[in-house]
Amino acid sequence: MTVPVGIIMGSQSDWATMKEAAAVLDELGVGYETRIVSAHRTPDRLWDYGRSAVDRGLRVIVAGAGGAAHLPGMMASKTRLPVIGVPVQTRALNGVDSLYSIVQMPKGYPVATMAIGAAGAANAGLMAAAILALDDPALAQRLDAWREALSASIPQEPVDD
Ligand code: RP5
Repeated sequence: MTVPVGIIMGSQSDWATMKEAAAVLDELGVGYETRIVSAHRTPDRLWDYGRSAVDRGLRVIVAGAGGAAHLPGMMASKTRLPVIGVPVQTRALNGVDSLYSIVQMPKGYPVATMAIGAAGAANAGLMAAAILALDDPALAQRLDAWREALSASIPQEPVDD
């Protein structure tokens, strides 16, 4: 089945973070696939995924990795599809290592880099949906409604915890 979004991650251990992207896409009714694709442990898989992404009908790739997080950038080198990078929080360096590994791409191969961790993964899902909504009016309506519901859920005043 053709789905528009590929959610890829460097390791099973990234799924706890990357499932936030999947959850948002579920809420918005956007189809996706999930794959473990490691730049270091499965480089051939990365190459095959990037080479076939356009032909398989993918339109946006959300890529999360931690530490020496080369997956999003290498995927951006391999496909012209928009790649949204999610720096996974690490124990050793708190995810700053992941962020720096993803964000500082050389001219020519951009990665749209999100915040570190779960918020970044959720925002990656929203960013993917926003890209797809450009030519999908029904999705645009669902995204508008999602954003309005979030705004409406924010209280006017704080309360004691
Ligand atoms: C990266 O190394 C992965 O993206 C993951 O965030 C990190 C640690 O991987 P595991 O050792 O938990 O498999 O490639």
